[in-house]
Amino acid sequence: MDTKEIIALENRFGARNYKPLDVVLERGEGVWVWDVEGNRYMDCLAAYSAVNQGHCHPRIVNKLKEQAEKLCITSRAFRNDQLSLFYRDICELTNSHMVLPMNSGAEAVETVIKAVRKWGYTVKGVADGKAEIIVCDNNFHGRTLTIIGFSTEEQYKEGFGPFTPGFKTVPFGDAEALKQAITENTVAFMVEPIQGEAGVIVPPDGYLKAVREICSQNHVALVLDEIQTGLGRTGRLLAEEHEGIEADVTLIGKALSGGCYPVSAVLSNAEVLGVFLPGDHGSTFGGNPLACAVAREALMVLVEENLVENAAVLGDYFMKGLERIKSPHVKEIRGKGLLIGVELKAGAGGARAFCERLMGLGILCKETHEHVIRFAPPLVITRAEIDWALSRVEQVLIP
Ligand code: IF1
Repeated sequence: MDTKEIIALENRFGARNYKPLDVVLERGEGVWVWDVEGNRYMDCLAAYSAVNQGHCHPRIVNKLKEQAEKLCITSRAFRNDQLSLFYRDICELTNSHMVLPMNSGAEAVETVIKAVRKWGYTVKGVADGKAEIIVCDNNFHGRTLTIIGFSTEEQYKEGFGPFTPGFKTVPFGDAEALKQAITENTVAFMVEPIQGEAGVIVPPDGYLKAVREICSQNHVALVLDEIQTGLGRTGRLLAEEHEGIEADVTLIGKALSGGCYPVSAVLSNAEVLGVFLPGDHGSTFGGNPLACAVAREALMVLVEENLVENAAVLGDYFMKGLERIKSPHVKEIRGKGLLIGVELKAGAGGARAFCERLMGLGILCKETHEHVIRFAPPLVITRAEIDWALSRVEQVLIP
């Protein structure tokens, strides 16, 4: 079937919860993907940072095959030979004391909400049922009912109420606002180090350091959602490293498996995750041997192929190249490492139109909200590939 026939089939049976570009992909390798007609594109979205290691990384795919022929899932009613090794590797790599493996990012977020609430009641001494979690305006932490309940994006909430109580929002980047919002019932502050979906919003220098201090002073757990910013995306293994801080709880997902399998994890000091007792929480697939084997290999690829450093160096190169284009349509170029947002001026006609023109030139990107084009290619990208992309971006940005 060709692109047209495949799209018609999708439209015939599929729920309309996405409006994808009309490109039908069938193969991926590194930063490149091919559609069913054999046209090649550079993937500048990297599956929302799930393929930091590049599409179908051979080491990760081979590990997936090898483990899948041995043992895929045991449930956590029994133990398996991969889980403890994943625990060791991820804790050593991230300097964490304890880990709880899940599958999707949203499940990791839901898990940390349960953990910090129970920590608040059993350790901090918050009155039962009174726990409050502070989040930021324009946050994105997933699509479950509890999570969208504290979203400030009306579309994510419309028609889905009622929502879970116990959350309040403060402006992103404003440490003083956080300080003012904390009460005796505040158990945690959860924030993305850089707000991805909000349009690659980078907070002022010193913000994460300031919120770390405020949380420590008020016995509030600092939860960093690094599901998108983590695992090398911003040029450090975890984005918190840019400010030399350590969260109490860190959430990772997406590239934790190199995009080959849904794997997420909650990483914490023992005090927070230590509140869980057998039977408190679980998941059929969480911590299965296939997920653990794939995640271990994906982490080794990140480290051994020096992808974090590559993201730092080439992210800087990419941003400087975008700035040199000097487009009349561009309002601001921002980001860190290979998480880059190009905000267009209101009169430029909207980011979607630019993404469609870029697709015609062989680059796949995604607009976020109305006016921002996100460039977040796999971290395996080379200087030559960035030059290839920049020449096409210039064709679209210069009228
Ligand atoms: C969609 C983008 C959105 C995330 C952060 C948790 C999750 C995500 C910081 C949940 C997921 C994905 C979801 C996808 C689009 C994409 C996304 F920012 F990455 F672009 F929506 F904001 N925390 N982000 O970014 O992880 O449950 O999806 O594994 O929902 O359309 P998940």
